[in-house]
Amino acid sequence: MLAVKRNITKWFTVFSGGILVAWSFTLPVLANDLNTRYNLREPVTALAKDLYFMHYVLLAICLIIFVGVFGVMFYSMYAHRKSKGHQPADFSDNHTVELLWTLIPFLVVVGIGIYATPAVMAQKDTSNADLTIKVTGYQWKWGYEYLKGEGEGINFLSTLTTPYEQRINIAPKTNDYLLEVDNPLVVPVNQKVRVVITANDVIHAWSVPALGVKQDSIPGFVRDSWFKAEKTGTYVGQCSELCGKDHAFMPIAVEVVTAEEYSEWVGSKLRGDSSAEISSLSNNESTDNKSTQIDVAGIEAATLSTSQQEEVK
Ligand SMILES: [Cu+2]
Repeated sequence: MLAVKRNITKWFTVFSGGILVAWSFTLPVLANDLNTRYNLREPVTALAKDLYFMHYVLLAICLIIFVGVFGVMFYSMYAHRKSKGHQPADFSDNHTVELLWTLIPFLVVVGIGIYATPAVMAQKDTSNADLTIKVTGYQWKWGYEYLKGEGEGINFLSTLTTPYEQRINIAPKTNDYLLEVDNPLVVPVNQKVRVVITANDVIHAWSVPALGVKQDSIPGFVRDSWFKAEKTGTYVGQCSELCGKDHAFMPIAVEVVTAEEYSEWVGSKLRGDSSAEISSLSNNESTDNKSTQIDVAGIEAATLSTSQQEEVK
């Protein structure tokens, strides 16, 4: 019996040693991979940076609780095991620990609430925006209308451009797989952009993690949020409220450009080279919902390839 035990111990040591060695070799690769593939997107607004940091603070609190609770649990199981001859205690209640395990979680939750409140308040402060853009969720695309500020009057639809062949695995997938659109939302850097968010059919959610924005878009309601990007670039997100068959195929792309590039874009857009106007949609969306639905279906059919139309039917 003792020999078997010693053998198991030996193999366990070899096995865990092997894992440690393998781990130390793969760790640098894994760390990079974890950061680029599995971490949150790099934040580019002050608010998103706050949220990013807060995420790690909360994760640390969770970790401390996890280690504390499981540490006590596993220690108790090990130190008071049956083979040592421990007898179960027979007390029925203990007011001190009951008070503690009520009070401590309560204080932790209230503390987290107090810590997070300023960021939540800041997310709702949409005053003094330089630019106001209306975002409308459709099954399954986004509509953008520039309501106020430079570019006022511009409106367009933004639809997924990933070829259907990639979705059904008969073409190789690109890096932008399911995150590429025909018309990204274009905004100037370092300007406060207010987004008023609504939907035309079912509930969607407009979410761009790098900008620190996530807001449900609800038919019949207008919700707003804001961002002020500090870095130019393209930032992507996805509809984040299950909205039907193509929920996974209505990504969001925001292109943050310099003020000059933005003015140029506004100029070309206002001269009228946009391909997918939504003015016909927005005009009758409040009065005649049925015809709007038909319009959306019409646009969708026009933009789909033949194989996709098959699928729609
Ligand atoms: Cu959606």
